[in-house]
This record gives sequence, C-alpha cells and structure tokens, in this order.
Amino acid sequence: MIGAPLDLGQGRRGVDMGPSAIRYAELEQHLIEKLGIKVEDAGNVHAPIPESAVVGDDRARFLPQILELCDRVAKLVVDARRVGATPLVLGGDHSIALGTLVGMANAHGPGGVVWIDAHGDLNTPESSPSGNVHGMVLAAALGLGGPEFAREGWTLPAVEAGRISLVGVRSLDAGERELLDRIDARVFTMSEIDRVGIESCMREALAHASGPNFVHVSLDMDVVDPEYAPGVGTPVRGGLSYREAHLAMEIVAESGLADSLDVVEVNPVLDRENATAKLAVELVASALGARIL
Ligand SMILES: [Mn+2]
Repeated sequence: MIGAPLDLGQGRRGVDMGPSAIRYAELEQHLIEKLGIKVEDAGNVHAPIPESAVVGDDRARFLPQILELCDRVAKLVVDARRVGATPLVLGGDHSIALGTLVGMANAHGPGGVVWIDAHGDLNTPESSPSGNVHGMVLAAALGLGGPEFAREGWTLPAVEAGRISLVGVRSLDAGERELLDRIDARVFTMSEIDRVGIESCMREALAHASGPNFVHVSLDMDVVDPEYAPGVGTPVRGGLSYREAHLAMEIVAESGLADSLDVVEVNPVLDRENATAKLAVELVASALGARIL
C-alpha cells in the first residue's frame, strides 16, 4: 500500500486527503481481517502543495512536481514487485497512476491497463482544455504526452497501445477522440455498458489488456455515479451503479489478471460522511477477492 497524496494534477483542493480518508475507512483492516491478505503500508510519498509550488507551464500545470512525485511512487512500486507484492497505490488525483505504470514497466517492461473512469485521461499539453495533468496521464503512459513527460530511468511507453481498455467513459474531449482513433483501445462507454452489461464489458476489457509483463487496473472513483460516490473532483452523472462497480471489481478478482491496482480521486472535502472512501475500500476488497458467499 502506497499513499500518493497529490492534488496538483487537477483544480480543486481535497484529493490530497484521499489516502487518509481511505485508510480511515479501514482499508488495511478490511484486507487483513476479511481477506487474510498480508498488508504492508509504505506510508505516503512526499507531495508538494499548490500554495507553495510554481504552476509553470499553463498547458500542463505543476508538471515537474507531478513527475517528481510519480518517480517516488514508481520506485516504491519497483520495490514492491521485487518482493513479489501487489502494489496498491492510493490517490491523490489520477496523475499518480503514471508513477504506478512507470514502476510496473520499469520492473517488467510495458504492459496493459484497464482504465475504469468517467473520463479518457488521454489529453496532451496541446489538446487539454484545462492544463490539468490528471487528464493527460493515460496519453503520457502511452508515450504520447510529448517530450515534457520523458524522464531519465523511465520506461515509456509504459503501456502498449494495443492493450488499453477504457471502462465507464461518458465524457471525452475532442483531442481525446482523435487520439483514440490512432490507438487500438477498447472503449466501453456507459452506453455500451447499459446495452450489454458490465459483466461482458469487464471480461472483454481484461482480455484486451492481458498479455506479457503486467496488467494494471486503475480505478478512478468518478466512474461510479455521483449518487454513490459524491466525493470526487470531477463528478459526471450517469455512472456505474453501486452493484455494477462491485461486479466490475469482482470480475477483476475472478480473472486473476491484475498485477497492480490504484484507486484515485477520492475527495473528502466534497464527500458525505466519508462515503466515497468507504466505497473505495469495498471496491478494492472486491478487486482483491472479497465475495458475498
Ligand atoms: Mn481519471
């Protein structure tokens, strides 16, 4: 378990408290007592705060500080893989997933990813309407974010272009649609999930991401409908229901494919009685094998 209390990748304060909220909702106890999983909490990596950091380039705000933090996450992920552990990274905004993916790629070579998110996170500094890096992280992991994302010692692309699955998407920018035309991604929009069901969508998403080196599952809590997950920075109506979110994670566990996980964008400032962090704990537990029976 690695905490990444970063909020420089988006515009609102609060997601920096995500790791605390998730720990306070008793993630560790859940995993140990209910699932018998051995957990080691590596604590939080150092994260600068926006009030004392330099914004830098408006097209990719706080990018140098974000990459520094991702590098710290990546090193802990490599350490975890060395001892055969499953890295579970707690955000923080979604930028931290670049650290997880680079760490996995440094340890094993480029892999596949199932990106469970209301958004595509496939912008670049050129295409981004906001300059928020959390909306660029998947493009960056593909090596398509531009030269500003390159760093010494980083394996980029960290993800193979033919092994990306997006699940739960309902908000894409024009630049993201263009990028999707150029890569072989499987995109399961909410519309497709409505039509064919979350079960077959998740099975196909995992199959598309599977292959050599690793499969990473990245869970942005904003994929869940704001009715169940109100404490996220960028809520979009029409998301996964409580049961659909659980079933998606149960299928992750059943597949046995996930080598690493992250859960991101929990914002306690916008939450109701820590409901979103509690749901994050439940969903992580489902992804790691919690069952009803
Ligand atoms: Mn996201």
